[in-house]
Amino acid sequence: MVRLFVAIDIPDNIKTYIQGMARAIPKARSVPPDQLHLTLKFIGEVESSLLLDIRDALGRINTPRFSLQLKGVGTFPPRGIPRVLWVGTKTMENKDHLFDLRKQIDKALFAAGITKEKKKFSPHITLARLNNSPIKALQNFLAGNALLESPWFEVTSFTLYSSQLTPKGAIHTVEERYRLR
Ligand code: 2AM
Repeated sequence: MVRLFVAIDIPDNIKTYIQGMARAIPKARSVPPDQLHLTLKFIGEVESSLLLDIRDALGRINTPRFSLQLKGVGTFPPRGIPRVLWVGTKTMENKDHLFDLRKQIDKALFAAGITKEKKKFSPHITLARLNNSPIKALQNFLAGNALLESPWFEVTSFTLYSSQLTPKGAIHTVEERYRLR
């Protein structure tokens, strides 16, 4: 079995705007800078024999590149105990290429035997996972970073990753990178 997900990589110069941000929050486990990404689709555990079909299906996607900006911060779930601290995104074009890319990926993967996502797509970059962090510290963080905006950057590719869960955390490996048009 192999655990897979599809994501947009964040350029190093853009990561500098967000990495280490959650350090001030007690009981927050920051995502290592080299693992900061925007998940387009979490595939989960699949038979290794499916990997070739998945790679082929993703290779047939033909959608245009687009501009993205990191903007604002928030927590998941929206109600209840916050578990995930995230940075939001904004797209430049009227036609939302980010949502279109996500739709195309879901469609391509469905053809390869992967179930379609039922949950609404909420684009975000997970900054840290929270384990009962004090609400006051979270509120201060959210208020202090509400106006966060990175420079615009061009999304020119998306990536199929495999993820190995280890006691020391996840190890993400690039399986294939796909250029956008
Ligand atoms: P995230 O983007 O909200 O952090 C690799 O594990 C990526 O897949 C993570 O970035 C994570 O979400 C997402 N992911 C992990 N487990 C998931 C699950 N059960 N359902 C949806 N997405 C998941």
